[in-house]
Amino acid sequence: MVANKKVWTLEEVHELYNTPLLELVYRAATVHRQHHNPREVQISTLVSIKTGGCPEDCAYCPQAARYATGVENNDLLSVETVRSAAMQAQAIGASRLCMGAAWRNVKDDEDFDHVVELVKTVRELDMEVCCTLGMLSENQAKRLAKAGLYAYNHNLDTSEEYYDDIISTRSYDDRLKTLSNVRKANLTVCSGGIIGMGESVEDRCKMLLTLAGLSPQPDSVPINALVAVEGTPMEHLKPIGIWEMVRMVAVTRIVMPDTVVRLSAGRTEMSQEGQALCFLAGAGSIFAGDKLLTTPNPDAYEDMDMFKELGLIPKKPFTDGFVPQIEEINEDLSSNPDDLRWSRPGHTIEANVQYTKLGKEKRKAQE
Ligand code: SAM
Ligand code: DTB
Ligand code: SF4
Repeated sequence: MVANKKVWTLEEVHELYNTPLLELVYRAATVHRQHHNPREVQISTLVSIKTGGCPEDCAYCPQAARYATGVENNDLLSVETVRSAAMQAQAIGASRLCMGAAWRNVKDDEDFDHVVELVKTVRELDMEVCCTLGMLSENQAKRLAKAGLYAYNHNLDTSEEYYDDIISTRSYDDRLKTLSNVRKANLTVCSGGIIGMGESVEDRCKMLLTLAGLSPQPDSVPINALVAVEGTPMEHLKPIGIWEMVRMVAVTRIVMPDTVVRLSAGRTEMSQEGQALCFLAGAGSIFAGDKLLTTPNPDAYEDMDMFKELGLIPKKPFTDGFVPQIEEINEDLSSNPDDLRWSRPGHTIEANVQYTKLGKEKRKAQE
């Protein structure tokens, strides 16, 4: 776990973000070398264990049922399918498998029992296991921990202020509560965000300030560039430029020195030279494999060539000291009903309402 060192102010983070680019990269690279082995890059592979049909209205997400994005809905994957996905991931150097479900929150039901089995299955392959399943109670986090989970991913996505323009079906506080539940179960915390959703630089800095202010700071912070998917309210947004990604990675590196910064969604739009700058500026992890959850990712063999060219090596699993074990459960870990009461702000986000209507019309036309 990462102890907080310095309390950053918004002005300081802003100033960092606006530092002349090469100076910023130099400072970030210096911090990176002080806290990490710069040649090692941790590789995670994503597998969507339950795809599409999500009730939430996240404006960026191709898996929200209300938008017509063409994503095919799938029920939970079998143990066999996930085991073979994990073994394929190991073959491309991945030390971690991250299983994602298009859920608002976890329920204490047979689907969750199945996810617990999936976690054990992947842990038995000596991989770090991560889950991203939506909002989670403390006891659910404990069950996952006892199944051998390594990390739980739950992103803040953006600043608290801009969040209200993106999602109306879950609150920022619920997100923070989930992160706190994950910590209470002694799991590592993975939480980051997305840039390129129309947010201001101030929103980016505020999000980083919130993440850096968590105590302890997150163990990993994914920085995603928006993948603008047709049918979502964000379909027309232009891809962010590489310099913005480099700045974001560098500032994340500096304000959370021990955290692993993950260069996440959006790599298909980036050149290898651009990605190299991100590694120099402190990115210590990527998602590899031909697919993220539902959208494309660079070819795994091209990534291997890039690693070779840049002198990077895939990090081995469990080298940060935390080795979760599969443990028997001897206590009642059903959730306290209060812990399953998540809020639903329900304010109106015009673009989301408009694309929900469009989605309905498109689906009707296809019937
Ligand atoms: N349903 C769960 C949840 O929302 O926490 C887990 C899956 S959700 C797809 C995980 C994260 O993926 C989101 O929080 C968001 O940061 C990221 N994501 C989803 N769609 C994206 C997109 N189009 N571009 C970039 N990142 C995206
Ligand atoms: C994260 O921060 N990014 C990943 C992972 N955590 C779950 C997801 C990216 C999803 C991109 C859109 C898609 O493929 O559906
Ligand atoms: Fe659902 Fe997660 Fe997508 Fe939001 S980001 S719509 S909660 S799958």
